[in-house]
Amino acid sequence: MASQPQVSVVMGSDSDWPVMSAAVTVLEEFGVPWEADVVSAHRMPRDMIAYGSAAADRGIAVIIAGAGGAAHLPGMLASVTPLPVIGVPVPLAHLDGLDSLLSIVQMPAGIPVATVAVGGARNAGLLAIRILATADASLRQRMTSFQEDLRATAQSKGAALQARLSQPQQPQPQPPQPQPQQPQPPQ
Ligand code: RP5
Repeated sequence: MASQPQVSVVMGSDSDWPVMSAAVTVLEEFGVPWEADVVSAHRMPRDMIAYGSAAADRGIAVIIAGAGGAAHLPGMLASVTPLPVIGVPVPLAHLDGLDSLLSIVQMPAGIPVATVAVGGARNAGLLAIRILATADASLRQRMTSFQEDLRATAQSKGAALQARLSQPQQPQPQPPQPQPQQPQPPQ
């Protein structure tokens, strides 16, 4: 992107991108400059440490880190940066992402990672925007408008449900009932 990225979106592999792209999508919606890259904790540990160590000095304000399985990337980045780190557990083919979730959320005291739901990259992006909005009145106003839109959407869903429930119920076709057995005369 042309302007200085404020949010770094990193992941353990490009196979995480289908999940992690939702964070970038919402950053784009709010006009927040971002960068994205693969920074694997296990396959390129020295590069990962260098990336995390330099992020704050490069002007990054928030790091969103997603990984799957033995997902050590968010926690390791948090250990080498003073920036807020948001962890996204990426679900893989086994264990439904529970392995990723527990690997990211169970951090030791002193090194926080703000962990979102399994696959919750969009919420990670929204949380990053809220963090930036604490020092940006214009961004805060856009977040407030976004929340008002959510409320309006939820209200219209309630109205649609009420409209469906107020329709007269159509009688449902009944399955054929078994006929009572006639008593047989004794043979
Ligand atoms: C993790 O291993 C990555 O974050 C990814 O979720 C998973 C699989 O990576 P690939 O084998 O697809 O490169 O480190």
